[in-house]
Formats: sequence, C-alpha cells, structure tokens
Amino acid sequence: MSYYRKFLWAFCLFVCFQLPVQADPGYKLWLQYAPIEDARERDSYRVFFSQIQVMGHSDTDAVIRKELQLAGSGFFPGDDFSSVGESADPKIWIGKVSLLPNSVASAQADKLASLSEDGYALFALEGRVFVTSNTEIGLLYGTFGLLKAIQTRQPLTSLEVLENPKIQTRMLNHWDNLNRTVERGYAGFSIWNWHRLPKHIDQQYIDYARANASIGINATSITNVNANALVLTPVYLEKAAALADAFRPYGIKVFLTARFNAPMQLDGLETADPLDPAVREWWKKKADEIYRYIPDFGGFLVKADSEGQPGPHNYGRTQADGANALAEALEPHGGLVMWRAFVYSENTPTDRTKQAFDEFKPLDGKFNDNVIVQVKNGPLDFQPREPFHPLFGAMPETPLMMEFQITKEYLGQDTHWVNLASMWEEVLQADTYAKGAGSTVSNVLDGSLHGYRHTAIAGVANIGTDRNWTGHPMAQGDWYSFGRLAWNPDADIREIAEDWLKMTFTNDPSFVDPVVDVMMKSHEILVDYMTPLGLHHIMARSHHWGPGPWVTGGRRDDWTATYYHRASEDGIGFDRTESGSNALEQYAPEVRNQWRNPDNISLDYLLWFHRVAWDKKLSTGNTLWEEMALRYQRGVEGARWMEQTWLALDGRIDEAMFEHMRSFLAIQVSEAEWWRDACLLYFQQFSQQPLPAGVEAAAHDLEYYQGFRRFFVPGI
Ligand code: GCW
Repeated sequence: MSYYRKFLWAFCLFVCFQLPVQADPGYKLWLQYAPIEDARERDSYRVFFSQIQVMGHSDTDAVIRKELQLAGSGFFPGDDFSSVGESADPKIWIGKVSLLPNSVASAQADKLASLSEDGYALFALEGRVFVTSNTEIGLLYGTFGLLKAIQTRQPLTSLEVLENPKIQTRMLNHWDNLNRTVERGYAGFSIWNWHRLPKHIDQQYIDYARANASIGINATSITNVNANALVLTPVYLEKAAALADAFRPYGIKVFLTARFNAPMQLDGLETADPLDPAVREWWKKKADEIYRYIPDFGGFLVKADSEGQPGPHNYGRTQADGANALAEALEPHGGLVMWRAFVYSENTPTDRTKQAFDEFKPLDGKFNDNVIVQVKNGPLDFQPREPFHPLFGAMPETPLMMEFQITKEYLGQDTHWVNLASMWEEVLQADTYAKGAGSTVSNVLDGSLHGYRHTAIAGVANIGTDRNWTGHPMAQGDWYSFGRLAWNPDADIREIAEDWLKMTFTNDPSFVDPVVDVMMKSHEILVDYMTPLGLHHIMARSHHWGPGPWVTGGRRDDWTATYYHRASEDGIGFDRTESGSNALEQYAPEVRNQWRNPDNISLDYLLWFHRVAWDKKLSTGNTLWEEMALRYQRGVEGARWMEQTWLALDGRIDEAMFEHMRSFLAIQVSEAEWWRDACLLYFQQFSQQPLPAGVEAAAHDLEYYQGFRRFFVPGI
C-alpha cells in the first residue's frame, strides 16, 4: 500500500471514529436520559444518584436496577453505574413500605396509609429521598417517577409525590394481525415477530415494556379485535406466553382477542351458540389450556356481531349471553372478558349511533362479574370530534371501560400533528348527569360514580416497526398521554405535554413553551380543517385517508358520508332530535335539554344533532354556510401557524428530528388545504353561495378532488 493510501485509510478511520454514531433518538421515546448539561444541576443530582439502595431482589427489582443503570449512564456520562442499587449509606432508598425505617414510616404515616395497590410515594426526608410502595410494581412506577423528576429537573430535596392509579386495568389494544400487518396501523408492521417467537425475545419487546411501565400501562391485548382464532392454538399460545414472560417483571399482563366462533373453526363444533353446553365446555377447556401457558393471563377482548365478526346474534342470543359464556370459563382463573359495545348492523334500520345503546342498556346488570363492557369514546367511530357515548352513565350495574384510539385512523393517520389528549380530555370531563351535575365520564371510568367492581381503559395502539415506533415523532406523545390519563383521567393535559416534551426533547423553555402551545391548539385546528361544526364520517371510503364527503352508495349505507351529512339545498346535518332519529333521548335530560335546541347547543356539535338551513344565522353572526367556510379556512391557517412555529425552532433539537417534523408539517398544511377545498367545493353545490371574504378559493374543481386516487394506503 502506498504511503498516500495508508494515509487515506488512517484518515478515514479517524474520521469514522470522530463522527457521532448515527443518532436515533426517536427509538428511546421519552426515556432519553439525556446528559444533564448544567454543571450545578448535574452535581446536585449526582450526589443522590451515586448512592442508591434498592432493597429487594425480585425480577422487578432487577428491572429497577437496570433502569437506574441506564438512566445514570445517560445523565452522567462516564460515571460507573455497574453496581447501582447496592449503596449501604443511601441517598436514594427504594423499597417496600414494610421495610421503611421506623422513624421514616411514622413521619410519613398519613401518606403511606393512603397508598393503594401499585401506588407509590416519593419524598425527601433528612437529606434522603425515599421511593416506596406496597408492591414491587409500585416500586417500579415510583422509580420511573423519580427518573421523571430528574428528567424534568425537579429538585429532589423537596419531592412530595403520592400517586395512586385511579383505574385498575390500563391497557393497549393492538390491532395486529398474525401476518404482521396492522389494521389502522401507520407506523410499519407489527412489532410482534411471531415467526421468531418464542425463542427470540427481541430487545424491542423489553423496551416496549419499559416504556409502558414508565407511564403505568399494565395490560396489553396483542392481537386484532378482528380476530384470527389461530392465536388460541398451542403454536401461538407458546409465543404469546414468551411475550407474557418478558412483560411480567414490568407488571404487564397479556390479553388475547377471542374469535367468537373459534370452537367451530378450531375444533369443528357444529355451533358457537353460547348457550350450548358443548360450546361452554370448549371455552372452559380452552381457558384451562391458556392458563397452563400463561398463569397470569389477563383475559379475552372480544369484538362480536360487528363488521362481519361472528357473535351471539348468529344464534339469537344477547351480548350478555355471549360474554358470559367466555366469562364463566375465565372466572376460576381470575380472568376478565372485555366485551366491545361497538355492535351495529346495516340490517338494523335505526341510526347507527343509537344501536350500541339500544342493545346494551337493557342488558345492564345481566353480565357476569368478570365482564367489562368496552365502549368507544363516542357513539360512532373515533371521529375527530364526537359527543361522549351515551352508554357512559347509563350502565350503573355493569362496569364500562373506555376505548380510545391512539392510532389516528380518522385524524390524519401518520403525518398530522394533533395532540389527542385534548380530544380525550373533552370526553373524560364531559358531564353525563347520571347522578346530577358533576357525573363526569372520568368518574364513570374510575368507578367512583357507580362503584364498579372492575375499572379499565384501553387505547388502540399506534405502535409499529418504524424506527421511532409511531411514525410521527409527536405521536409518541399520544401514547405517553394515554398512559398518564389512564393512570389519572383527571390529570392536567398541559402538564402531561410539558413533561413529555422535556423528557423527549429538551428542558429548554424556548422550545417547550411554543410547542406546548401548538399541542394545546392542534386538535381544534384539525377539527376545523376536517370536520367543523359537528360534521362526521366524511372521509374517503375504506382507507379513510383524506376527504370524501361525496362517498355514497355501495354495500352499506352506514359506511357512506351522505348517510351522515345529508346535505341538500335545504341544509345539512343529521337530525337526531325528536323530529329525527331521536338519538338525543339516550342522554340524561340535562344533556338532552342543552343539545336539543340548535340555538343553545355548542356549535361544535351542531350538525351532529341538527339539520340546519344554509342561511340560518348562528350565534357568531355568520350564516351556517359562512361559518363552515370560515372554520375550514381557520383550520388551514392554524396548520400554517403550526408549521411556522416549528420552523422558528430550528437548531433547538436534534436536526434529524427537526427535519422529520418539518416535512410532516408541510404535508399537514397541504392536506389541510385539500380537506378545505374538497369539502367546501362539494358542499357549495348545495349551499349555492359564494365563499365569504377571507376564504381562499380552491386551486382545482370538484371533479379533480373526486377523481383523486391513491393506492396502497396503509392500515387496511
Ligand atoms: O373504526 C373502525 C375501523 C375498523 C375497526 C373497527 C373496530 C378493528 O375502521 O378497522 O376494526 O372500527 O373498532 O372494530
């Protein structure tokens, strides 16, 4: 080799080692544990972090030690954390309440007495920090609480935290198929690599468990509700068991989706009739078998009699008959049935939004003790804005759980930035008036309103094989917020957003403040450019991406847009008052009275419940047509403002992340314009009025938007 070549080689090697390893901050989610840059802050935390004692030696304690090691090496690069947790003279003490030194226990008696299962306390006393709980999992949650305090730069010497989860089962629902496609998934394929399971436990499963435990999620249903019965066979149970084993130290239980006719599909029974003794026996044997693989199996999540899924209707039985057959099988093992209320049929002539209530309300009290009915946030289907589901507050004898959709099927899928917590908060804080004013949906869910024996909440996961898990970097925040709201449905969503931003990106207020502001306004902005004034279900057919107010005809009327908006020259909107479908009667009188009058109802829900003439004057002083056009325009301007706000943050965070967001925001702005233009051109055919001043005209004609085709949209 010539001298010159040798030199070139040496130079290349030198350069390679100098370059930072290709950063992939997205993978680490909110558990970045970035170095603490400010020297004074670093020193003050290091004093504590260098002397930690973890009292226990269970698998969960091992997980705690490992997390501390990871966090320590991140916060204080270069320090040695190989024996973290072994300090004999601790500055941070992590252990169960029963092991607390007497003097500490008596000084904190009140706090400790109010710790419920898996709750934790963090407090500083005489120069030490204590992390304590009654359970091992509570200690893990407490450890994550401590790390969050450091990540968000809380001074440890004044820590005073008492956290009890308000909802017992806080779960993710994966709509993941066994072939690894994900229904309504926009972040790649399923992270469950069934082919390599059970022998290979990917690090990603562990990181998934860490992330979930850090926000208190304690259950996961790993397969699609449009279920494949194969998951209940030994080949797959062995694989599911391997996942359950990996998740156990993190306090996460595995649930599976059960296909209602599995007895027929798997073992050739002639029927799946839930009242047939052979069918009941089949489910019992199946449950026994599952518990041999997964001793702490959580239970079944079931979609029945909906969108082609088999169910008790096939045998003239009720939803309670169906749920109870499975519940009876799980009961001896302590398992739960989560039975979805998303039941509707094109053959039922009533308004689709009424059908779940009509079917389930009369069954209140008829479900076995280990059944929870899982209800979507609104009566239709995860639209950008829906009123709360009328079943909340109407089933005092049957535990109801919430189903939110974290994946953004109807909210821009993977490229729009919208903080879903704002939408969820609106529903959680809605007043059902079930027991007078203040009977919020959150109080239904946490069991305080009706004294439910089980409480639960689920979010349809937005997780996939994308390097950053969720496709959109900001969609990680939806996963995070879901966990925090599942733990406490009354938590402050601004605080949640701030914590998440600080943990994920930076504590720099010149980044955090404007971004929180965008997050808090983003939902309203999206609603404005997609479905203002209570419009709903006006998206494209089947893949649901982009506008499709013209969608009509086909196999099912209740899957079209015209069924819902009913636009004509006289006006627009679905009359759900007494003169129409009377869906309003499903709400408590106080709610009904607020909403029945088109002049009193919030404009946000106007066209959900009312049919309104185009030239009706609204409270804003605009006609309906003007208001609609102005809101679409306002939405577009909002999206542009989000983009501008982001562009001004250049240089404040990781460059690749900044660029990722920049390009997504450009997509969001152009899609907001697409929604506005397509919808206004379509509705203008009926309103027959010009666009009001300030609303930009579309670049193309309606035909162009209607002819717009896209192939292979993900998620179906
Ligand atoms: O929103 C609809 C989706 C379906 C989904 C269904 C459900 C899993 O378009 O993809 O199926 O809801 O919630 O069951």
